[in-house]
Amino acid sequence: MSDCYILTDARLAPMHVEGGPGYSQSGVVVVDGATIAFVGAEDGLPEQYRSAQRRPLEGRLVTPGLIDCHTHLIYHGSRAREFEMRQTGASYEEIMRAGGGIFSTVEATRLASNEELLSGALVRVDRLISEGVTTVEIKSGYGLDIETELRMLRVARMLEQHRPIRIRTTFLGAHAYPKHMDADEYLDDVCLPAMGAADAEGLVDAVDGFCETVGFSSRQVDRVFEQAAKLGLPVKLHAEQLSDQGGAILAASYQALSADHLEFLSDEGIAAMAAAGTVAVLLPGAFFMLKETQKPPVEKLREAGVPLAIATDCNPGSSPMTSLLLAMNMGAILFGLSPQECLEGVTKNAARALGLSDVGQIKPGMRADLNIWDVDDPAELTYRMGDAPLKQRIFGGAEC
Ligand code: DI6
Ligand code: FE
Repeated sequence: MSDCYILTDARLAPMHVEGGPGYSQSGVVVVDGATIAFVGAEDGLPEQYRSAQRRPLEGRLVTPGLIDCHTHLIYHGSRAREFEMRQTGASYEEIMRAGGGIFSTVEATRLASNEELLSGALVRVDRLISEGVTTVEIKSGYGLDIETELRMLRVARMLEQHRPIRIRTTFLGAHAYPKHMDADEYLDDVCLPAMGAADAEGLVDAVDGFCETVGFSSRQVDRVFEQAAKLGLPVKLHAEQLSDQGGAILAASYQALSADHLEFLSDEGIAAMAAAGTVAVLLPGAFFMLKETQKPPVEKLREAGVPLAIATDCNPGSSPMTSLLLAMNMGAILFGLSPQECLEGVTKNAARALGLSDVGQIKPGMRADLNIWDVDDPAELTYRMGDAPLKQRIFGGAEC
């Protein structure tokens, strides 16, 4: 029983318990190799684990490893200059229409070598790791040509060789289209072939799109999703961030894993998401950075029983943010989520937004991705503003 140990004298937020949320209870966790073998009260500990090594935690809080389920963290260059422009009056859409915004990041990303993309991404991943993040979703979408879209996904996957982290990659070829093409031409000549090539290389866990007046119409996203469905790939969507394009309804019609942003989500969109079991991924960092005023309809989503997740949306334009804990605080302060909802949003609901069933909760049989925090109340994680009281991160059973 050498690689088996018991976390004892712990406060647990297992994020599930019969008849309750499993948000705060006392108990023990048995880690056997890379897997959680038991969670519950000390006196229910199965006989075979009684002699395993004990690690008393002096009442510290144990949560699942955190999951950042929406990032664009592979990119090159900075958009600080553009931020300066925004601070002196230009809007996000105006800058993008003038060829800046996503396009300036595309230009820098195309010119960057794989090594440069990797080293930039490692800095951001290390920030997330320092806060107890154990799974990160990363999107392509700053290539807009076949080769660069593929390179972004390859570099994203490479991160797993450099850090103890699990990466899920999302193909976001339909993020924007180059100025010299129209949207359908771009889908035919670049985006759909790139999706096929990326899938053939095994680089795609899900397919995403940017459904917006400055992105793709719902009819165009439908074309992207149709091919994803043919390839057997799940979908998710940037929907209703700046205007209501009916994106969430379309996404739900494909049983999307998630629809993300959702500030301008309609009642029909909410009903469609509830019926399809689509997770609402809220991105308060982008809302804050773009000084949006219309909030996502959190109360209605709650009433409809749509699961809520929170992510950083880490990207150089609308959310240059590498703190998932700060996103939790913003989710509470800006969108009115409770600390419990915020923790669910970066654990079990974030796992669901990625189609993962082996992480996001402390449950027998799940991966032992865990955090030990230097606090005893789970509300501390949302209450503090980007401060990480992390004592120990455990990835696949190993302390790191
Ligand atoms: N919505 C976002 O918030 C990011 N992409 C998207 O479709 C922003 C990307 C960027 O500005 O670089
Ligand atoms: Fe995004």
